[in-house]
Amino acid sequence: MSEPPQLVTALEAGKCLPRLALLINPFYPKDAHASFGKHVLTPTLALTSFAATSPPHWWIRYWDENLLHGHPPYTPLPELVGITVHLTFAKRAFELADWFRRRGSKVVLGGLHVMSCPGECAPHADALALGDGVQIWPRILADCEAGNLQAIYTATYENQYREDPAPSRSILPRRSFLTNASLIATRGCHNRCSFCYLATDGLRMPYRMRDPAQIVAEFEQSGEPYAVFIDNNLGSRRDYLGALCRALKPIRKVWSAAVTIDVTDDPALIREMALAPLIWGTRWRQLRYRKTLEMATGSGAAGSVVTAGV
Ligand code: B12
Ligand code: SF4
Repeated sequence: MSEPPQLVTALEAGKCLPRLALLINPFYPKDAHASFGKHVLTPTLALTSFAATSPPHWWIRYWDENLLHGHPPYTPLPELVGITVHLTFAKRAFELADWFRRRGSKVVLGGLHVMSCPGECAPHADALALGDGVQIWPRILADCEAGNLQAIYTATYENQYREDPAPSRSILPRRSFLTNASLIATRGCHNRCSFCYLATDGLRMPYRMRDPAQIVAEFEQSGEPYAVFIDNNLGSRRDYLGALCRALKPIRKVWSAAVTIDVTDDPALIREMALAPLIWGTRWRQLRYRKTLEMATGSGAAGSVVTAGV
């Protein structure tokens, strides 16, 4: 869990298979008792979000190195490799990119670290995706097919979020995560905490929402009994969170989400969340957080959540 799968340097990989794209979430080192568990709980949506925009004549394979299934697949060798890059696993992403490029695949890098540091990423890529992959990916596939891949693709986050397709969860390995239902209902947040990536200079991430009915449909289609919302802050707009809770209530599935503690200022909202039904951490966490939160807020915030029956 602390060492990435070894990339075989001497390996001959044969010819690239046209219209095969491999999407990789690179390895990062983990603590066996903490972050590995966290990882297999929550599949990132970085790759599945834009995979959904692939035309049907492309074969899309998904590979999450953190599941520790060994060497990334290379037979057949993909024509195109898309890799998501965060600061924490940028070095590994570059090793993977170099490995596939040496064997003839075209490599596209995207994600938060590519947006922040394109100059550092460029030497390892045939193309960089700066911004929303959902808009960029179909252009990349079309240009790749035409033999006309560009060095840089850009897109903003200004479009209507409800117009994005649902993430392509069918490409995830079915039994490797606690749940394949990572859901996302909103992007952005109304706060700008100085330590958060949303406060990065020059990053424009307007607050955008999907319709609650779309989220309910995605949850149902996943067939999963439990979902994790990976929104930065699902409570950024309280009226939206209330509407989402009401929409989710009839399907009686369990979900969890990150919200800021100020949602507890609104007892009616807490009640909606209690009925949803939403998990607020496990019991030992509740007790530990309750103490921490009460010290931080000087109020009975966590207590009011527990009393409401969440
Ligand atoms: C799921 C998640 C996790 C999971 C899995 C992460 C993983 N690497 O697989 C777990 C729980 C393990 C985790 C752990 C951590 N996480 Co985390 N995590 C997230 C979370 C909640 C969702 C990621 C996601 O699916 N986003 C939605 C997708 C659609 O957005 P996206 O990744 O930006 O992708 C879009 C574009 O960037 C682009 N794109 C991305 N990749 C590519 C690739 C190509 C080829 C193309 C074309 C486009 C493209 O297209 C996508 C669609 O628009 C985000 C917060 C968030 N809501 O984004 C935090 C977040 C990514 N995590 C963060 C942090 C800090 C961590 C930890 C360091 C926390 C800690 N202290 O332990 C660890 C480190 C893990 C690691 N080393 O990577 C920060 C990163 C900040 C930064 N500047 O890098 C975030 C942004 C949270 C925050 N608000 O600060 N995390
Ligand atoms: S509340 Fe969370 S998502 Fe919003 S700016 Fe602060 S850290 Fe970022």
